[in-house]
Amino acid sequence: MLLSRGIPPHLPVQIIDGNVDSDAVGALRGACATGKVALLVTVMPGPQLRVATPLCRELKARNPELVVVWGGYFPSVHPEAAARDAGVDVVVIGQGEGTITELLGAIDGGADRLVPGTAVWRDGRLVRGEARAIVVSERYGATPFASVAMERYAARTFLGKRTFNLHTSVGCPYLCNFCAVVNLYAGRWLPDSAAHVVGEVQTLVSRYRADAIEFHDNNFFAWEKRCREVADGVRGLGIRYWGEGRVDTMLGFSGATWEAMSASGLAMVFFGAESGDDEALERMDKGGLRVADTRALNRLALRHGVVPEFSFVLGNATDPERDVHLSLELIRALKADNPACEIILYLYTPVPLPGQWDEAKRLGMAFPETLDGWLAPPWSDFDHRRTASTPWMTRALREKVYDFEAVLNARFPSWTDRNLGPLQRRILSTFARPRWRFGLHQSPVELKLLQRAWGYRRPEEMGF
Ligand code: B12
Ligand code: SF4
Repeated sequence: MLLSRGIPPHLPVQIIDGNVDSDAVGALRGACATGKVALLVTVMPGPQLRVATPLCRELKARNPELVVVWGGYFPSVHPEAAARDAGVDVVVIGQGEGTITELLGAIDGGADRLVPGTAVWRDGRLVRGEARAIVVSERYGATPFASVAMERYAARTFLGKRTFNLHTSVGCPYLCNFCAVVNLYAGRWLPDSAAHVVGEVQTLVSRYRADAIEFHDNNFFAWEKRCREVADGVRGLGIRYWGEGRVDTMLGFSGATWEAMSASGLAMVFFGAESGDDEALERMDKGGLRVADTRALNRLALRHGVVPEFSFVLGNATDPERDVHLSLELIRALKADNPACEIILYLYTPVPLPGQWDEAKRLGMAFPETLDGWLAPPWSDFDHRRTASTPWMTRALREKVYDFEAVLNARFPSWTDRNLGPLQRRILSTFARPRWRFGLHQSPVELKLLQRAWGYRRPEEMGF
């Protein structure tokens, strides 16, 4: 929807969204059947890649006039693999709005030039246009909510009955070397102004009866002043909200800002705790973050009635055993300090950035060069960060993580899960209590069976 702001007004646009359209594939087949059509596809690694690859190939084979443009995280991070595929004509790297205006103008006018921000596969190699500077999103105007059927996006979540998503900044000012955001934005961060953000929230509340907002910015809480102004602006609107932030940044916020955010409806913040090992954090280029900061933040958030949601990226290539061991210990300590904190466990999967990726390459890793390579095992699971098979992560270590997680999730069922009823929560928690108390995490078959039977969903499966 944001991208549609870049499309020249005289070109007819149809937005097809696999998240909400029950027959998105049928709609695409219809829209792309004949004539000169530009199909703009957003592709994340994982499930989107699996669907987009064969479909784009099929659509292009049926209609030779179709121009397929891929953008988003996957083609931005792995442009070669995407651009060389028969189903893809042009790859857009990074922010899309400005690029798409120019690219569609070129396609419409029949020009065959390489637009800045794009790349194509020519003569057996990737040819890139000039890099395009990123632009503050606000410059493209208000989010065109009316361009989609907003009712279909009002989601019932643990935050509220009508939760909408917003994106209010481009990039992130940090350079963590495991994060694809750095591939796209290289440490640049351009936030919309607080006034703009408040205006967007007001529109969602007054026009679409929003009672909750998820801010999907990479780093919503990067700048205290903006957080404070947004908090003051949305206070009294009756919303609850969630966003992603950094432990070290928010630890430095004043008590007054925390109070303002809490009073304005801030319910939960997603933090990259990443590891319980200071050495691993250093190797990840976490910008000086320390394990002690995560513990301090946990207590600070508790005092202000905000639930911290800590995400871990486990299995550092250099010393995965130590990383996992210390991280699981940290999680036990975090739960002891604040049982309400939420924990999300991912396995570390590298992106092509200097640092850990160099170590991964030394250990024999190389990314697939084609989309077929990405779709075949073990890569098909890679970016899920759950079952990823990396050379340094042994099966036993993976199992240790998932056994631990099963006990953790049973002892402290996530509040983001809406499948479990109160009784089921109580039963799970009671069953898991002795295991958690005495650290008996190994092979919790009974807990795994119960969770599967009751359809328990981990926090990240709920959209975080
Ligand atoms: C919302 C979200 C989700 C939602 C997706 C809902 C949906 N299906 O749309 C959910 C929770 C389901 C999800 C799941 C996953 N996600 Co996710 N997700 C995000 C998040 C928070 C926001 C994405 C977003 O909408 N941004 C807003 C838009 C405006 O920004 P954008 O996507 O970057 O788009 C801009 C440009 O990329 C470009 N662009 C994008 N598409 C296109 C298309 C064209 C044609 C053009 C020209 C340009 C263009 O223009 C846009 C505007 O400038 C991002 C982090 C982030 N804040 O970006 C992670 C992120 C994209 N997710 C990520 C991952 C890994 C996943 C998963 C694979 C794994 C996981 N376990 O989380 C799954 C699988 C997703 C799938 N279905 O395939 C990673 C990707 C990392 C990587 N290596 O590429 C990210 C970057 C998080 C991170 N920091 O690690 N995710
Ligand atoms: S702070 Fe978060 S979003 Fe920013 S680079 Fe680090 S991991 Fe990525």
